Amino acid sequence: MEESVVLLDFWPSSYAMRVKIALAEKGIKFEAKAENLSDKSALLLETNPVHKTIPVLIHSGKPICESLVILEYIDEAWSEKSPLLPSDPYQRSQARFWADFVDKKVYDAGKKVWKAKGEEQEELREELVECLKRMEAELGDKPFFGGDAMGLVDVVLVPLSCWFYTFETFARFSIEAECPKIVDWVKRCLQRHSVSSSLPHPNMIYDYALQFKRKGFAY
Ligand code: GS8
Repeated sequence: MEESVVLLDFWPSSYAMRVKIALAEKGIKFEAKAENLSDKSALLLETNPVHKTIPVLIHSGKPICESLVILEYIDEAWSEKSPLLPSDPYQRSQARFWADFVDKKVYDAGKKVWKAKGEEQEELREELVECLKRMEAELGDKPFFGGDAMGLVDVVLVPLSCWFYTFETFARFSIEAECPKIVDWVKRCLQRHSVSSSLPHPNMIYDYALQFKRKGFAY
């Protein structure tokens, strides 16, 4: 039986973009099914009954939930090509540490900064910049967090870059001025087809964010 790969998707979601990049890096064809998050499909509720969130990857009928878990699954299920995690156990632990930091700290600050106001927004802006500076330090002089090739941390962080214009416009600051090395790294990642084909244009995200805000932050 031919294997099927289905992604329950929501186009502005950076979590879903991570999965698209990983599948593209591995050269895996998949069907993306767009979800309406204000009226979730029976398939989403059935495949992710705990969190009821996208992305869900359904590999030959078997669902995998939570983007970081999905990325590790993809790396193990299609291990022959473009490894996302290094083979050395210590290096693997470090990649997981930074992926977790991106998930908990960077995404969290990003998700809140454009919705907040006044003093709270200023604090979140500082927090986001501080997190990105930490990522710059971790990147060091390497082309990618994974070294010479993209790895788990690159795949986890780069989807947030299509939201940068939205963060900057709503919160009135410049990521390029604060974190130029991160912006250079984003440009390097975008040269890869796996990334450029998986990320929407920043203007589309901005239009989406404006509408989302007008609707009172409801899907
Ligand atoms: C987060 C997914 C998520 O927030 C992961 O997969 O890594 N920890 C999870 N998904 C959102 C869409 S993106 O903002 C979602 O599905 N929200 C629907 C809801 O909360 O009802």
